[in-house]
Amino acid sequence: MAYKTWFQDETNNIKGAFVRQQNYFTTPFGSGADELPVEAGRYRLIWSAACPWATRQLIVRSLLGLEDAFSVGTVDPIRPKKEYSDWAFTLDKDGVDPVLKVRYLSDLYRNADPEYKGRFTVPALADIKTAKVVNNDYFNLSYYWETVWRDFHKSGAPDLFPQRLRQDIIELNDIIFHEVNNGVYKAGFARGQGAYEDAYAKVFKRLDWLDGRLSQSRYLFGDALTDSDIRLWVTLVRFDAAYYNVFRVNRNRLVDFPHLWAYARDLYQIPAFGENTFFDHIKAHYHVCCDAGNTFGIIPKGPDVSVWNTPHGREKPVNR
Ligand SMILES: N[C@@H](CCC(=O)N[C@@H](CS)C(=O)NCC(=O)O)C(=O)O
Repeated sequence: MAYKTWFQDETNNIKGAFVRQQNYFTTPFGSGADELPVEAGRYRLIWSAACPWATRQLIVRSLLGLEDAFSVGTVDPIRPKKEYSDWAFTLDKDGVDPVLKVRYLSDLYRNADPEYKGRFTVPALADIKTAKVVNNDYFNLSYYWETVWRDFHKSGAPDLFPQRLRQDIIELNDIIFHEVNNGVYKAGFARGQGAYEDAYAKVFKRLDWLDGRLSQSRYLFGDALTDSDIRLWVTLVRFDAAYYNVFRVNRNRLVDFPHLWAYARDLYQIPAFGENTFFDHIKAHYHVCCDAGNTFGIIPKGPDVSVWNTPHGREKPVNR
């Protein structure tokens, strides 16, 4: 089953606007001859705990119990010093991924296509036998885990992409992508005042709207978690620790939104979210690798992340 890639590069003509690259390895999963086989133990997902798109895959994997279906390899949040941008397995013994036996993410991309000209991005799913990237479709990957990988879900796994809500989820995900997930990047990587201010305004307008929506229900679609909650959350959890400063989205912090902040804590306190959150990786990556002005590579001490464990009070509707 092929999911259309809803994301389209934005070719708006705002001077200095940040444009995200198109994905390259987008073969869908399925049983067709041209599809990637849905086979447990065949793939390894390369992620950075700093990256929102990659972390989403880990949260979905934990919620659905897909830990035995595919393994994960973690790259260092601080990128290697090379002539091109890459990610390295320096957290592993001898700097080599123990399963794929490579030092750099670029090795997996080049094994798949020696002529590859795109950026070496996470998440990237590699076939373990060939050590080649087979899918880096960061926007659609979680839909596959939620649907065609269903036979491998743990019993009692939540339905994160229920049939009756699919169209609504897809529409909201599109908004969340453009105005929140990628919205903060558009502010942070703008190369002109106008582009920055436009992105900043869109981010906060949408966060205000989401704060209002979450005053009405525990999750974005009522009382059950969906794919959309995970998409929104990966940006919220990085907001005060990274985006507020590094990307200059500083009208206010996440902790200043009454409903969004309680909602964010509610999700953090679910093990699949909290256990896949590494604030040290988030802070190191954004402050050192995404802040060109941070000449000396200083990683801020704050903010105090113990507040994420404080009661959220969202169990009962009466508290909203
Ligand atoms: N694959 C997507 C999204 C994934 C993505 O941007 N991942 C980031 C980490 S959050 C990355 O790996 N960036 C590496 C680079 O841009 O060189 C893209 O190319 O825009």
